[in-house]
Amino acid sequence: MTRLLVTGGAGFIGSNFVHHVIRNTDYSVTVLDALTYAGNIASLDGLPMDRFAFVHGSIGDAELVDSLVAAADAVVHFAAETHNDNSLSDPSPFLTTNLLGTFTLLETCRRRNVRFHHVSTDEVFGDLALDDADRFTETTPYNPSSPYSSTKAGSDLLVRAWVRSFGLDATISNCSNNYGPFQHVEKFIPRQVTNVLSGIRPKLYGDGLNVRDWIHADDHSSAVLAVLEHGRSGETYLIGADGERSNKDVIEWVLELLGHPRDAYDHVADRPGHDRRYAIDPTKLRDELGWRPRFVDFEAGLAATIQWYQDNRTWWEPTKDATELRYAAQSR
Ligand code: NAD
Ligand code: TDX
Repeated sequence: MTRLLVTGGAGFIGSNFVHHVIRNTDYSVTVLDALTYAGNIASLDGLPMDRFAFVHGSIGDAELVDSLVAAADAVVHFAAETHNDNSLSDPSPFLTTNLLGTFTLLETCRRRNVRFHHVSTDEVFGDLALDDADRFTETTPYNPSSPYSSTKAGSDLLVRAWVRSFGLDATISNCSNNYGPFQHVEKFIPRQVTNVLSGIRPKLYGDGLNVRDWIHADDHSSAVLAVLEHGRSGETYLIGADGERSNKDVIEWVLELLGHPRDAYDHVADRPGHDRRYAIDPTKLRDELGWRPRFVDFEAGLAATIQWYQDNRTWWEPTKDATELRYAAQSR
C-alpha cells in the first residue's frame, strides 16, 4: 500500500482529492493541515479510519513535517493561501505559506528522498486577451499578476530548482479554476450561490466579461493522481477540461438554476489587477497520460454543485457572515 502525505487536505481541492484517493485506490492518506479560516475538518467526514489520519499543524513546522515525511512514500502538496482578494488586502501569509512552507517541504523531501507532487495554478502564466487564439501550455512564460499568483509562481520555480540542482523526484501540475463541493464561500461560484440562498444579491466584478476555464474538483483530483502515478519525474503537466465561460454567463446560470431572474445581480468595483482570461491547453496530459475529464457538461456540474450547497447549509453557514464582512470592507 502507498502512504500519501497530503498537505492542505482540509481545504477545497485537497479534501476532494482525499475522498477521490480513498474511493479509487488502496492507498493510505495522512492529511497535514493548519485549519486556517479556509480549512474545514468536516470536509473529511466519513473517511475510513484504518486508511486515513488527520494531523493538525503547519507545513512551516520543520520538525513535524520531517516526522510525517519520514513515514510517507509520496507527498502531494495542496496547502496554500489561495484567495486573490485576500492577497491584495494582506500579502504576508501568502509569502509565509506558499514560499517558505513549500521550501520546508522541499528540503524535507530532499533529505528523506521522498517523491513530491506540487499542486499549482494556471495563474502563474498571467492572463490572455479575450480574442487570443492561443491557450496556456507547459512552455508559456511565467508572468503572474497578483501577490497570490506570484507566490505560487515562486513556489513552482523552487520545485524546478530542487529537481535540477538536487535531483529531487518531483512533478508539478498547473490547473485551471475548480468548482464543486467543499469550496469556501469566498470563491466566485459558492459566493454567488450562497448569496442567493441567503437573500443577498450576487456580485459581479467590473464588466464581468473575464473568462475562467472551469474544471470539476474531482477531475482535478483524477489528473493529479494520474501525474503522481504515471507522470515523468521533473515534468510539469497542465490540467484543464475545456471549460471556458465568462463570469457574467456563470452568474446568470446560477440565478437561472436557482429560479431567479438572470439579471438579479449587482455590478461592484473591479478587482485591482484583475486577470482577463485563463485558458489551458491540456494536450500533454491527455496524450501522454491518457487522462480524460468525467464532468464534460459544465452546466450539469454547476447544477449538482448548487444542489450540494442547498443540501449542506451546516457546512457553509458558519463562515458566510465573516466572509461578507471582509468583502464589505473592500467594497466588493
Ligand atoms: P483552500 O484555500 O480551499 O485550502 C487550502 C488549505 O490549506 C486549507 O485547508 C488550509 O487550512 C490549508 N493551509 C493553509 N496554510 C497552511 C499551512 N501553513 N500549513 C498547513 N495547511 C495550511 O485552497 P484550494 O482552492 O483547495 O487550493 C488548493 C491548492 O490548489 C492550492 O495550492 C492552490 O494554489 C491550487 N489551485 C487551486 C485552484 C482553484 O481553483 N481553487 C486552481 C488551481 C490550483
Ligand atoms: O464575488 C465575486 N465576483 C466576481 O466577479 C468573486 C469572489 C469573484 N469574481 C470574479 C473574479 C474572477 O474573475 O470571478 C472570477 C473567479 O474569482 P475567484 O473565485 O476569486 O477565483 P480566481 O481569482 O480566478 O482564482 C481561482 O482560480 C485559480 C482560485 O481562487 C485560485 O486559488 C486558483 O489558483
